[in-house]
Amino acid sequence: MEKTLVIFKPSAIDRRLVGKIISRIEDKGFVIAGIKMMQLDEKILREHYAHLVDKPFFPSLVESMISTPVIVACLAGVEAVRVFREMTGVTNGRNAAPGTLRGDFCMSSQTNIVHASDSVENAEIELARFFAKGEIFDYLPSNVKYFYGDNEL
Ligand code: IDP
Ligand code: MG
Repeated sequence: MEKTLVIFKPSAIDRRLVGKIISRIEDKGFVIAGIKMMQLDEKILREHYAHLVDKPFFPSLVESMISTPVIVACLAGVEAVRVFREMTGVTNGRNAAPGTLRGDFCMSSQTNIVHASDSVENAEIELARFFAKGEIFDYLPSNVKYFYGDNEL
């Protein structure tokens, strides 16, 4: 199945939202293929947010992203990248639709709770950035059959 990266940002850790968000991820039907806590640093953030290094808010973004450890997870599912990206909502929590994670849990364009990969190509690059090979598991829990029709898997 397709895989995507989610980062529970310090804004989710600080506000103790991890359990609620994981519940929504599991309820939706994603398979958790990998999960761990790690401390980010400026070096990895300069890679991960390479498209933003010249923005005036970049130093403040780094500061917020290193303020606590984060939890990174690999979610698997059919069209996992697009589905989780839509479940996340647009960047600015104030504009994110109700029902999305950012729409329901935040008011900020910076401290917006989660990161979600934005394309299949970037998901592969990002998963390789945050996980070693043995940390992601290819398995199908027996309950997967309740989340999809026979011809969808
Ligand atoms: P995305 O997370 O929705 O993909 P990107 O444009 O890739 O949005 O930006 C990455 C992260 O950088 C955002 O999630 C947010 O934390 C931060 N960011 C983006 N734009 C702004 C801004 O205008 N002000 C402050 N932080 C921002
Ligand atoms: Mg992005």
